[in-house]
Parts: sequence; structure tokens; C-alpha cells
Amino acid sequence: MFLAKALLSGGSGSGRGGSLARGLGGLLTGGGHGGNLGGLVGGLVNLISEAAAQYNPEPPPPPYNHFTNLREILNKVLSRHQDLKTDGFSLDTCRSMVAVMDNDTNGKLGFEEFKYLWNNIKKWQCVYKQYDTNQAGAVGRAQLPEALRAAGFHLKEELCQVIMRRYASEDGSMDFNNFISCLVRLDSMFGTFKSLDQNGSGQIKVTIDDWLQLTMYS
Ligand SMILES: [Ca+2]
Repeated sequence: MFLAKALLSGGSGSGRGGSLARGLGGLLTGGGHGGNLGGLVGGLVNLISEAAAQYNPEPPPPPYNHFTNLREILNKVLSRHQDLKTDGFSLDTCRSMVAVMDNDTNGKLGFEEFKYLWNNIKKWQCVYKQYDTNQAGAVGRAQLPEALRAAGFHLKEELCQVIMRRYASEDGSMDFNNFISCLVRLDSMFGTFKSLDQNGSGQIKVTIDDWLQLTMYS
């Protein structure tokens, strides 16, 4: 700021702005001041250093972490639903949610992306409550395949087993955090497949780069 002011104030002859302008004038006009050139350049360097020292930038914005923001928002809502018996979504789940829902891959959930996620969570929490038959805060192993079907996913037995291995706890039950995390991912993977399977043949062809992007950002 100071440097800009000094440059703008021109040859007023007073203060540092004046001496800077005079110095610049001397450099531009050249002849007649050759003997003072070193002194002028030194003076300019001093003035610029002084200006840099006085430059006081605005403090940086607070750290922005979209996963933690999403977690805060969702967990605030969940805290009002005691019947779900959940401690809320983990950071890892929120991170995965952002990745799989971020269709335009800008690292954030836009309005439409968030709305889609939000509506699904609302829909799936009803399924969860329905299948947490003893209100223990988890869907039991025996109820899981049916709960996934009720959520809209008709899966083969082998796939159900693999999903349980990944998302369920050791006794085969799935808590709310894992249940929703699993469904968000399943829904996203189905959606991605459908969008690539344009002729509906049930087969897709992807390049290694597309495959890695799909699987690593999820
Ligand atoms: Ca996005």
C-alpha cells in the first residue's frame, strides 16, 4: 500500500513519496545525475524494503475443510434423532460421501449434489429404523440383505457377504454410520455404471485412467 501511494503521490517533494519520485525521475532522465546513481538505487532499495516491511496482509481465512463441515452439518441433525442411537458420521464416512457425490469433481458438494445426498440419507434412515428391529443401534446380520433390498439394492448373496465384510462389525451387524456409508457408495457405483452403460447392455468399457479415477475417488 505504502509503495503504491508513494508512486502515485508523484514529485510532491515532501516525505518518502517525494524522494522516491525524485529517485525514479533521476533514473529515467539519466544524464547529469550519473554520480548519484548508486545512491539513488540504494535509496530505492531501502524504500522498497521499508514498504515491504510495512506491508501487512489480511490474515488468511480459517482452514477450510469440506469433510469436517459436512460432518458438522449432518451430525448436528443426527443429534436430534436419538432413536437412531448413533454417535454420528465418522470423518472417513464424510470424506467418502464428498468423494462419491462430487460429480463435477471440484472437491466440494454443490447444492444439487448435497440435495441428492440429503434426500437419500433421509430415505435410508427410514429403512434403517425399520430394520433395526430391536432398537439396538444397528441392523443385524440376518436383516441386512433385506434392508439393502428395501433401500433399493437387489444384490447377490456373494456381494452381500463382501459388503458385510467391509462395512459390518465383527458380529455382522451394521451401525447407522456404516449403513449409510455403504448405501451412499453402492448408489454412486450403480449410478456411475449406468451412466457409462449407455446402451444398457450390462457391460462397460473403461480406460485404466477412468477406472483409477472412479475407484480412487470414492
Ligand atoms: Ca462438486
